[in-house]
Amino acid sequence: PWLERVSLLRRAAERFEARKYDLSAACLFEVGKSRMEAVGEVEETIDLIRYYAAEMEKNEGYDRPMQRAFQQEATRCVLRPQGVFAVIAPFNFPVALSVAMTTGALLAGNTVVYKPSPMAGLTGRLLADCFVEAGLPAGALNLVCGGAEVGETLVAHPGVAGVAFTGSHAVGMGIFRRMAERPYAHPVIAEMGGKNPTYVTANADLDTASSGVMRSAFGLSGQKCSAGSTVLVHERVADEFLGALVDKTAKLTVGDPQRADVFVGPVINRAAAERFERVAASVRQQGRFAAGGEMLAGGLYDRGYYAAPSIATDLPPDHDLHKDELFLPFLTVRRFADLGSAIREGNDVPYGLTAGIYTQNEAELQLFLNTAEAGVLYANRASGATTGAWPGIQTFCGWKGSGVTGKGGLGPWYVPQFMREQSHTVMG
Ligand code: UN1
Repeated sequence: PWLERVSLLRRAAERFEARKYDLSAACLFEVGKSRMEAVGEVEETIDLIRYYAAEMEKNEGYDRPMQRAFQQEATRCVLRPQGVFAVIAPFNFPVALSVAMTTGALLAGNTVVYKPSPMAGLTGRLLADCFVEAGLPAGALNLVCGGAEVGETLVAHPGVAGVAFTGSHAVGMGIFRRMAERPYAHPVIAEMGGKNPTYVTANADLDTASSGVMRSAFGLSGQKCSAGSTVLVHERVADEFLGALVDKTAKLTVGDPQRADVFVGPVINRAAAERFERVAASVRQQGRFAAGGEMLAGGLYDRGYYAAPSIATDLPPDHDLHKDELFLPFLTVRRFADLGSAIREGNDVPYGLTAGIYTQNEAELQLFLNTAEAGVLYANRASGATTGAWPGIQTFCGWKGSGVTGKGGLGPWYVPQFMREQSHTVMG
């Protein structure tokens, strides 16, 4: 019964509260997330369980009476579970994204086979423990560990009724197609990355803009689907903005994320470091670096993959680096003369997750809000140009290649996606 599911999940939230620092430490060690972001992620997790539980209650378990055609007819609309959901989670928010998908599936009455990222198996194990300690019935949540092969096995398994996935566009679309090719289509709830533009107009507060851009570009070494990885700045303020941004970037400490003063930790693995090298070579050929541009070396830097927070300028406007999701501490900056055309350029990517603007001008703000093609829009935020959505506050919907359902996480339409509708008409 849904009321029991709600109280079970609320008990799980208490377990996450009790084990907040264990979980934060695990994800700091496995993923290299900074202390602040690691603790923040577990706090977000607790809030999101409570938010989804409250939504379930507010909607009375998604079971509602409908109109009657005849006096003797009782009619209801009920949302019901699908069956077994496979939950396939990424490394970058190993707690929050795993728990969001798992909680959505469980609250909706499904059971779950959960596969954490192979880079975050310990974190995955600890969070599964929290659900078990909350008293989840045996078999409701099952943990399997492994990489792509295990994920593919889950997606191919006839016992799996639906898949919740967060990760790359290529893998997400592969899952979507596979689930559609079965004898009938099965639900896929996928969130698949972004190439999130920020616009800095001639009417922007440049101190706020440079802080927000710096945080969204380099937080978690740019390894967020919400990362602000490309900036379009008005030519009149471009030099001043870039100067402020380079100053703030130079002050960032890159290092051991266990240390409280470290904002930027390592990138996740060798493949990411190699990708960084390829990107850097391409910038050196066709543009230039205003900051960074190299993998760091010496001391601690030789014991992991540490990339310098990097800002590339002077690349051709149609360069792939303005369009590809890179998942690196890497930002491209372009200049513009007209905001409308800049927004068209920023929109001209296969993604549509987040976007940001800095302007004190109402018409510019409205133009952005009316024409930016992304599910999450922010204006004038110093804490992050494109990052930092929070449960119950910012809904998180991927448009275009960033999602497949037209509904997002962290908001009121998330949990119902794990259910299917049934109409009950009973003659009295
Ligand atoms: C992701 O990076 O995969 O809004 C999603 C934010 C985070 C995004 C998490 N809550 O920055």
